[in-house]
Amino acid sequence: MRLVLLGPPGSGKGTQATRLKEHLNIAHISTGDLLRAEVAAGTELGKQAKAVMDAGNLVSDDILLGMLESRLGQADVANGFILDGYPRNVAQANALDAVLAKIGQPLDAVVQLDVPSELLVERIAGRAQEQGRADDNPESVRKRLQVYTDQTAPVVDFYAGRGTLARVDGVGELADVEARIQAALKR
Ligand code: B4P
Repeated sequence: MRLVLLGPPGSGKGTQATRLKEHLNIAHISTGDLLRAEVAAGTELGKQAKAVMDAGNLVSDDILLGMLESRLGQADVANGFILDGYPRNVAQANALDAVLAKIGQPLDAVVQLDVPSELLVERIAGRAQEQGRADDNPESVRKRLQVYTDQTAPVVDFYAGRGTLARVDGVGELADVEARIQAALKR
């Protein structure tokens, strides 16, 4: 199974991908986690990415594509993968098509998690208290939601236009949301 999970910041992409990874026995590729690992390791890429992420903006498409290609080349991806956080704009969606065509592994499904914006803000505020992530401050969250509307929402239309998109209600208990995703994947 090769799956893209789409949704605004705080919609539960990372949360659900972690659960699905266990149940589907496939790799979880979170571009946010890959970037945060670079930041934590203090690499040159991490230094460049940190300021951009903290401000709530998107890191450059070139950096992301390089990271993604290298991750897709790892052995655990052979069984399938969940992409969480990529693509985030239409250029990245086209780049993903090209990379997957090159390795002969086209997508099976794209799932969009729908959550109202008031709830997104509430969830991220909760995570800010628990984890203190640098980009979970109110100003950055406002920016991330704007970036989502301007740049990532068109990716939803991109996949909807191809008939590969399933929309899932992302509100409720974690297990209930996961069951809805699993049901959508069977359709
Ligand atoms: P991400 O790491 O992808 O961060 P995110 O959008 O906030 O989603 P995340 O997966 O972490 O949160 P989730 O919804 O699971 O990106 C961070 C930054 O990295 C971006 O702003 C950008 O700068 C950069 N970046 C990443 N990918 C990029 C790309 N492709 N191109 C360019 N730049 C890129 O969960 C949020 C909270 O909600 C959690 O606290 C969780 O516990 C809670 N929650 C989840 N489901 C819930 C539920 N059903 N009920 C109640 N709470 C729930």
